[in-house]
Amino acid sequence: MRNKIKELFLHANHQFISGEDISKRLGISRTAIWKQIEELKKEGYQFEAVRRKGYRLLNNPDDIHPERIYEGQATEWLGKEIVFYKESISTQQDAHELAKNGVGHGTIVLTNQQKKGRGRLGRTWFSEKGKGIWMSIILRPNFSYQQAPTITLITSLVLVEALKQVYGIEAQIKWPNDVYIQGKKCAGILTEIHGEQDQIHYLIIGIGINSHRMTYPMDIVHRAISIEEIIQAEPKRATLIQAFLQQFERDYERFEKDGFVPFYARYNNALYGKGRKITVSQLTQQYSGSIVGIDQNGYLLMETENGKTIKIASGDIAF
Ligand code: BT5
Repeated sequence: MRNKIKELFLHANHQFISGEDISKRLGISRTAIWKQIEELKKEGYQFEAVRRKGYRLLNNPDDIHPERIYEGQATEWLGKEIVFYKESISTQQDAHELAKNGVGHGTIVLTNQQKKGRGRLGRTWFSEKGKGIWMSIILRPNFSYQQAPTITLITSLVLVEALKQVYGIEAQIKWPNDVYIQGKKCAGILTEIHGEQDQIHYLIIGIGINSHRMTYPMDIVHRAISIEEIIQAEPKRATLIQAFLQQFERDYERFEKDGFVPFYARYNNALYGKGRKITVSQLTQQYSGSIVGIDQNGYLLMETENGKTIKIASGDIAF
């Protein structure tokens, strides 16, 4: 019943709904409505009650407006500036624009809906309205081009750890940087670099996380999963964003100082599919074998059929 009341208010666009109306629509008494609203308040929903008009929902605890994320956020430079769009083509595209116009290191672009979210290599990222965390982080790094792929690995690692911390979810990483839960993809990461020769001007890390249950397109319906499907409750996106940002800031600073070495054991712990047979596809080549782990450079170690261990720097894994 609480979910039905919640739905009613979420669809009312912050307009008043009279007690009588709710009572008729849901077939429950006014006292029962009042009790449910009191419970919703405990979950963080805020209501305005006006005599003869009824109730109006003032906020939704799952809002991802910047104020929600600034509230109690303990980072020093990451996400101090959050640019929020109700709707966007792609936060990667927005972030490139902002970076070109000079926004600072650690600025974040966040949206509630992407019309054309980008994946890697021209693929698309499905981003249903209000059902995920679609964000891009703008960084102005001190490290070289060669180190850039490993910061992507760290991003997926931090996300896996944040999912564990906030929801107790055991997620894993499908190398290089897909976040998997129960063998299905819950999040994807896309890093884009702008620079010249050996100097990075800025780097944009795009993160797409399926928070809520979605109506997935046919081609991914059996391969995608959301946090809500795992925890069987409504996840609060702002809480996950905060936990992620706090850990990412710490790890990013460590990475700038010490490189990837302090992270590779942690990453190996979270690696999906160890020992399983795979095919790795690159633009012009394919390799088959089984996953051993990753090395200190973030390369995938794979044992081929003749028992040799080879290193792969980039590619797409298929099981
Ligand atoms: C990725 O690409 O996984 C990177 C996705 C990055 C998305 C974020 S959202 C915020 C920021 N703004 C953007 O425009 N992009 C970033 P890739 O490894 O190429 O995976 C893409 C493939 O994943 C697609 O071809 C589908 O098969 C699958 N896919 C698409 N949408 C999905 C979803 N919501 N959940 C699970 N799988 C999905």
